[in-house]
Amino acid sequence: MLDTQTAEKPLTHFKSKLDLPQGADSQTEASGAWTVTQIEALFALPFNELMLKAQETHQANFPDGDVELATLISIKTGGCPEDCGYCPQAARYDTDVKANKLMDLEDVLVAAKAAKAAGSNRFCMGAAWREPKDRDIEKVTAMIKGVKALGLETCATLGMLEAKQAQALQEAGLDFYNHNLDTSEDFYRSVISTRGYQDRLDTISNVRAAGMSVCCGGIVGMGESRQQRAAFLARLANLSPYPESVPINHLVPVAGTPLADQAPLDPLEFVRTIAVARITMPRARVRLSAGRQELGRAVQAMCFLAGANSIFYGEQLLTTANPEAEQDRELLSELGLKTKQSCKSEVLI
Ligand code: SAM
Ligand code: DTB
Ligand code: SF4
Repeated sequence: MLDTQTAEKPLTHFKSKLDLPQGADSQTEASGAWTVTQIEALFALPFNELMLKAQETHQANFPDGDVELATLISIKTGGCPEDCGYCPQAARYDTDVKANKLMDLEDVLVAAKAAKAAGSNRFCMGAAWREPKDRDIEKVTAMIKGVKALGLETCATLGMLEAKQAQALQEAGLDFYNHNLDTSEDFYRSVISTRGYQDRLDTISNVRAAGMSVCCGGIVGMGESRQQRAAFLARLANLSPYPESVPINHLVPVAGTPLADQAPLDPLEFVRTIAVARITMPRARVRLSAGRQELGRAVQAMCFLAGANSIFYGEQLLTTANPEAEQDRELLSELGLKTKQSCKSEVLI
């Protein structure tokens, strides 16, 4: 079990006259001990100062400034027994998503080859499960071996994992496991009731113990306060070590889900969230995830400036739309951003 409580330690180091909390810009530091108060102070900085600090941190830790491209595929869609208030795949909500069975291995490999040909670095397989059964793990391990053999990095997000399941996935060659904290512990209770925050921490702990890299982030724009966004980032940044990959999803409000009518977050607050993630987790790949289509080009450009350096690439996320690959190539090219060429895992430990 992880102990990730954010002890309220005094703010000891001030680097500049801006009074910015220090402690995460060292390239060697795996994990800071961020308090929620410190992170709120970052959020409250004048916008340009926050962006400058984020850009300095980004350049110090990612001198190549490249952007990682990850392709997502839904290997098992819909019919999920959980009640995550944002999710179109929860069986209990009346959405357009229909339940499907697990994809065949051959179809997954066709999609993986297409992702590689399109220039993707990583292939992420997502399943709408609360947790996989052991027979599901057997089928997914075959997919992992096949995708790995194509020379792609592998990632899976299959719900909660027991220690031995995590071990089996690692042995099959899984590089990353995605399991999100989603939000702060106190706001979590108003979004999901069918599994607890500690269940998520336990899965992350099992993934770490099995030797895989952790992909863990969450969703902003679900109606949480800034303080709750700060508390969410504090939990991520204080994981020891913090995740190698941090997907920051912008809520995609889907008709039929409890969050369908949620008012959109101020785009500048989204950019601030990316900047604070970059500063507090300096060596992580911070990924712009769901909701990019709604953000538009200018806000995405600001997110890259704020330190985002990974995107989901391809027309579809799991069930919702993503920008066309061609549009993304154009945007990256216009911004002069290179894409990541290496397929090696960036392990922080
Ligand atoms: N069922 C597994 C689980 O929940 O761990 C894996 C798939 S689940 C769809 C992966 C993540 O997608 C969720 O944790 C959530 O962060 C994100 N997500 C789902 N629906 C979303 C939405 N409408 N808007 C933004 N992010 C969403
Ligand atoms: C993550 O944090 N975002 C991705 C990935 N991990 C699996 C999923 C986004 C899903 C958005 C809603 C959908 O397309 O169904
Ligand atoms: Fe199920 Fe995952 Fe959707 Fe929650 S987020 S309802 S666990 S598919």
